[in-house]
Amino acid sequence: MVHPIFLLVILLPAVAQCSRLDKRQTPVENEALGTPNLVHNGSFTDGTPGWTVEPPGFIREGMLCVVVPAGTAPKASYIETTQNFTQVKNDIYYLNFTASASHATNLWIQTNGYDPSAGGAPVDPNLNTTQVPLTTSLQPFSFHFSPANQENNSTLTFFLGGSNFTNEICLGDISLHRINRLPYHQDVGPAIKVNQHGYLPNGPKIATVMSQSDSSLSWNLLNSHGTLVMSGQTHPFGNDTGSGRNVHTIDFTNHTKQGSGYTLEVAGEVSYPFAISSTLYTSLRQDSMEFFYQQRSGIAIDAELVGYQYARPAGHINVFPNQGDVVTPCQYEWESNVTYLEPWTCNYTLDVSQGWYDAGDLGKYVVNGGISTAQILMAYERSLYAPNNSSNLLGDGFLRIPERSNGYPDFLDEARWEMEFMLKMQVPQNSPPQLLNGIYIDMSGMGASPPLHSRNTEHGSYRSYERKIWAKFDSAFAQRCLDAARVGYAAAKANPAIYAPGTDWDLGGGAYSDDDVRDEFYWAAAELYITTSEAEFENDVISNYYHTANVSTLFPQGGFGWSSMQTLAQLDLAAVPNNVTGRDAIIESVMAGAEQYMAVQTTQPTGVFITSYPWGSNSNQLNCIQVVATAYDISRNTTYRTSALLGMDYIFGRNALSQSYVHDYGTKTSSNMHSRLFANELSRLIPQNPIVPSPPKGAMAGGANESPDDPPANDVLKNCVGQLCYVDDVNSYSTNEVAINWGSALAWVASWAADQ
Ligand SMILES: *[C@@H]1O[C@H](CO)[C@@H](O)[C@H](O)[C@H]1NC(C)=O
Ligand SMILES: *[C@@H]1O[C@H](CO)[C@@H](O)[C@H](O)[C@H]1NC(C)=O
Ligand SMILES: *[C@@H]1O[C@H](CO)[C@@H](O)[C@H](O)[C@H]1NC(C)=O
Ligand SMILES: *[C@@H]1O[C@H](CO)[C@@H](O)[C@H](O)[C@H]1NC(C)=O
Ligand SMILES: *[C@@H]1O[C@H](CO)[C@@H](O)[C@H](O)[C@H]1NC(C)=O
Ligand SMILES: *[C@@H]1O[C@H](CO)[C@@H](O)[C@H](O)[C@H]1NC(C)=O
Ligand SMILES: *[C@@H]1O[C@H](CO)[C@@H](O)[C@H](O)[C@H]1NC(C)=O
Ligand SMILES: *[C@@H]1O[C@H](CO)[C@@H](O)[C@H](O)[C@H]1NC(C)=O
Ligand SMILES: *[C@@H]1O[C@H](CO)[C@@H](O)[C@H](O)[C@H]1NC(C)=O
Ligand SMILES: *[C@@H]1O[C@H](CO)[C@@H](O)[C@H](O)[C@H]1NC(C)=O
Ligand SMILES: *[C@@H]1O[C@H](CO)[C@@H](O)[C@H](O)[C@H]1NC(C)=O
Ligand SMILES: CC(=O)N[C@H]1CO[C@H](CO)[C@@H](O)[C@@H]1O
Ligand SMILES: [Ca+2]
Repeated sequence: MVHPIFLLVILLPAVAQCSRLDKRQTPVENEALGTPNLVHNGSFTDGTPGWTVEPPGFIREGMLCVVVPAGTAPKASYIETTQNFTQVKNDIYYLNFTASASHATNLWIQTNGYDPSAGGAPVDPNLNTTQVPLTTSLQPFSFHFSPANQENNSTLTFFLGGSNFTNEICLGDISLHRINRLPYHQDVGPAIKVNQHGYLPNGPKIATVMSQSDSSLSWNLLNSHGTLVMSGQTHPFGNDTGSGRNVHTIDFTNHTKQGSGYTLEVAGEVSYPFAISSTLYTSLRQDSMEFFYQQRSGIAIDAELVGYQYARPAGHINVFPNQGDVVTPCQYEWESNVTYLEPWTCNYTLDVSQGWYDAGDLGKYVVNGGISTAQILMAYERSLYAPNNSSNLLGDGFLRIPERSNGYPDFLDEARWEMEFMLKMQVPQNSPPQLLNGIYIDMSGMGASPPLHSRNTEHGSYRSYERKIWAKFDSAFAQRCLDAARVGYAAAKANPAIYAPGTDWDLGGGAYSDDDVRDEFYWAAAELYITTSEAEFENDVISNYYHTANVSTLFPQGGFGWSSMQTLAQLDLAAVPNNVTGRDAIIESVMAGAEQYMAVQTTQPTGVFITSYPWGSNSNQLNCIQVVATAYDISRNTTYRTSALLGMDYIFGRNALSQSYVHDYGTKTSSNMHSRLFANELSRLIPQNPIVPSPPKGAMAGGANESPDDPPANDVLKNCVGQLCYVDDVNSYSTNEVAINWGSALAWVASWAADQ
């Protein structure tokens, strides 16, 4: 058990030309008020049009008053709107009114009333103001809330009953506003787009300029003292299909002197500052990994490691108010009928504590956990085999995590937190046959146990696993992983056609559906072969559909993801020492995959390898970088290194929005990511929310999404183009969420870049 193999599994002379740089519009602060009042006639100046009042009330001094008889049931007396308003799920609303009661009592407010079939539970639980304490003196009240449901015909109801006294309750000045994001001007930053974090002295240095001019413009490079250190002419590029804007590029690669606070200047417009530094990505390697500690479930997050603002008690360990993951049943058959459109359940409970929260919500998934863990393990394993790596850096004590002095490399410790969870998700050996599609099937050993309540996971199909880099450090754990991988692999081969569902309906969380598991088998066989050198796994690699697939199938346009694991399989077979038959062809395939991405990059003036911007597009870009960077590791041909480094610039601000998507890495950096853990912006917008911190340094936003769909995006990103489809708003989950599989792409790439 000795092989330490691892793991799973831009000064214009002519003033006239100045006007030709794209102008930056000053962003307008969002105003809390200004959307139309959604409640009509809430001042009762002309009676009660637009309201239903039970029992009927009367107007006194601009207030609507209702005499509620003693003993009236809580919901039997109410004041309710008759005109509807559109309630936008997850958006932010402000409700104001004034009220008094002849006897102190509590008022209860709802949107859309209550649901008698659910025991009188509120239809929308998020306006839960059971505690509006009315007194005999008239008081103003102000509430902020976010509806849990989308509803185009919402009502607003004040329930008045529930007092033991005959009570005269008066309400007035009722107003309801949805947060106003208009007028809004997107802040695209200076016309000169740079990598705001910086450039490597011995790397490429290219900037992008947005200008309507078709002829070259003069540029100056200034150091931090404002001294001119280099100048040149821009290269007109033409239309950037990524933004629909006319652009130029600036190449200042030849300036290699290290320093901070450099700026580029064109026509009097100045870029954000940037550094030229050989240690540029050193801290990112650490920060991008420590993000995972912050995503951990089932462990207290230690203030001494992360700072008091990030400390929190252990999540999901059956301690109130958390939901527990320690004794977790499978979902009920009726739930399965709704989620999977087929009956399925099981008779056992599992301890599925630990693991990382998947994204901004608090779900945990095996599918996404698999690719995330794999990229972290690959970053570590790279330090064992890649030339010019800093393996000595990736050891124990490298990260600020609880296991920083346990003798094991910290990258492995962090990955293990998720692997322990994934191992627990495996269907127990010798489990009774499980009901699926009306028949009983022995699913013992299958790679991922089906869904935890509102934490859906891969439904059965095998997701490949961990090899045993642990062998050197913890041979028992390595053996446990390998045993689990063998069992899971065998079980998956026995039941190859049990797939994850296409939807998880409204049980919470996202679905990870995938009904092509050939890539998972290819990846699993590859990892097991690299680990064991056993013929069965080599045969399975060689006979797999993907093994001889063409380059664009192995390396999908726009980058790989959790549903295209064939790419990771080939990266490992090419980069990690092994004797698989035909390995040279695999290496050629990886080089061709890299060339394919580089061909796209040459058509793009911002260094991107992608031409479309799906949900989480930053991870697509980073995953392409991983392929190109691996091609460099394998070949040591600097063409690939240059390309991979150019790819980094997009993430750190060389894009249409001058947006650095990595928190605290640059000047205009993403700061209001969608995450329950880091929703500091929400704490500010909704004062009664608990105070939570901003995202930690190194957390990355999903990025531009050309089909954005969330409340802020729907307000401010209408008809946006490509790279411009992003808003740094806490509620923009479709452009601004954090996720472990995006973080792992950043971590791998940061670790590679730190070695350059
Ligand atoms: C409620 O909203 C719908 C959709 O906008 C509209 O068609 C309908 O007339 C409205 N009903 C009332 C009672 O205002
Ligand atoms: C609602 O009340 C808050 C707090 O008193 C106040 O700041 C805000 O301007 C009020 N909004 C309206 C529409 O009256
Ligand atoms: C509403 O708030 C009360 C008191 O805080 C709480 O007991 C109740 O569970 C809440 N209801 C919902 C539906 O959130
Ligand atoms: C909207 O709600 C009102 C009041 O409940 C109801 O009368 C009306 O039918 C609803 N309209 C639609 C389009 O659902
Ligand atoms: C109303 O009276 C009943 C019976 O005396 C008592 O149990 C209950 O607590 C009272 N409710 C309120 C809200 O005071
Ligand atoms: C630039 O490219 C975009 C996207 O392909 C296209 O929609 C737009 O019309 C082009 N603009 C110009 C000026 O050619
Ligand atoms: C960089 O310097 C080299 C050597 O002086 C020169 O050949 C090359 O054209 C320069 N490149 C740029 C982009 O200015
Ligand atoms: C689930 O659906 C099946 C039919 O597909 C049905 O026989 C079964 O009774 C349903 N189970 C429950 C609990 O509703
Ligand atoms: C669970 O156990 C009960 C009692 O042993 C059995 O009747 C039932 O069929 C089992 N259900 C499943 C899904 O295995
Ligand atoms: C590959 O084969 C060579 C020659 O037999 C052997 O020395 C080497 O250890 C093998 N490598 C691996 C990773 O098994
Ligand atoms: C490096 O790779 C590029 C792109 O494939 C190729 O054109 C060039 O010839 C290679 N250089 C060497 C030294 O192999
Ligand atoms: C009588 C009265 O004030 N009616 C108003 C109620 O609210 C609607 C919508 O704001 C107005 O159009 C009515 O004039
Ligand atoms: Ca350690």
